[in-house]
Formats: sequence, C-alpha cells, structure tokens
Amino acid sequence: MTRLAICPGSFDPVTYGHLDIIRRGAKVFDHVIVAVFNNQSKSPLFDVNERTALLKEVTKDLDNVSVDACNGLLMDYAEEKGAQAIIRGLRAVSDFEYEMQITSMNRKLNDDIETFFVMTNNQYSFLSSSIVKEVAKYRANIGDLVPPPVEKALAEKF
Ligand code: COD
Repeated sequence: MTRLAICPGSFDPVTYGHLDIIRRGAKVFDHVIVAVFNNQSKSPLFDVNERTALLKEVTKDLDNVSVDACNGLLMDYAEEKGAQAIIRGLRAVSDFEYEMQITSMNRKLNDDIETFFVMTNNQYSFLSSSIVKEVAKYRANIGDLVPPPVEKALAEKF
C-alpha cells in the first residue's frame, strides 16, 4: 500500500522552515503532496499560482513530492486523494494551540486521516513567512531564510 501524506499550508512564500518539514515528511511517506491553500484569515502577498510555482521550483529535487493548488476543505481534498496522513510543522509551544484547534476540527470532519507533527530543525524555529516578508520589505539579507527563487520573487514584489 502506498503511504500518501498531504502537507498543507499557505506558503506565502515557502521558507527553509517549510522545506525542512516537507523533506522530513518525504523521508517517511511514499509520497507527499504539498497542498497550497488560501487561508481566509491571511491576505497573501503571492497569489496561489505564484506560491505553487515557487514550491514546485524549490522541491524539484524531491522525487516523491508534488505540489498542488487547492480550494475548499483540507479533509475533502485529502480524502479525494486517498491520503492516510496530514503533516504539520511545529516550531515552538506557541504553535500548539492553533494546531490543536485545526487538528481537532479536521478530526471531526474525518477521523480516519491522522495528523502527524514534525518538529522543525532548531535553526528554523523562529522562521515564518510573515517575518521573511517583513524584513524583505526593508531589503535585509534573507539568503539563509528562503531559497534563491523565493528571494528573487520577494525582491520583485518590493
Ligand atoms: N519550521 C517548521 N514548520 C513550519 C515553519 C518553520 N519555520 N513555518 C511554518 N511551518 C509549518 C506550519 O506549522 C504548517 O504546518 C506548515 O508549515 C504551513 O505553514 P503556513 O503558515 O504556510 O500554513 P497555514 O498555517 O496558514 O495553513 C493553514 C491551512 C491552509 C492548512 C488551513 O487554513 C486549511 O486547512 N485551510 C483549508 C480550509 C480548511 O480545511 N479549513 C478547516 C481547518 S480548521
């Protein structure tokens, strides 16, 4: 049986922290689909197509990872794909409450698809897309936070 996991997120834009959890997930599951959603509570800098294209570019070396732009409910998507698992990243205790809320709701929607949490590499525990956008706006060096295509895309936005 092929073990398929979905790694969902906004990825606005993808950072080395996201890539760390995608890589860790890809070591455990046969296939990982990175699912790019519009999170209604955030107004994105990059549209879904731009975010998806950047993710495809920076994961192209990972043979068992694909990227998809998604709408609607995560659990509907996961069920449609026949996934067994959802992968989420944890940076710090501060992530826990939010993750617990969405995991509980997702379980209510479908109790057969399990959520797995992956702890990020310590060096990325402070890293978020919001922080990257904030510093990129002021032309700070972000070369150790995001892959080169993302750095370029941010420079073009600001
Ligand atoms: N290190 C490790 N992991 C990280 C890092 C880092 N530095 N930064 C982020 N992550 C992890 C996050 O914890 C998350 O697991 C993943 O990477 C993606 O992060 P974001 O911030 O891009 O994604 P979110 O949290 O905005 O994603 C929210 C969803 C889009 C998954 C959610 O809104 C959703 O499921 N939407 C679909 C609609 C739905 O089903 N809603 C019901 C759920 S309650």
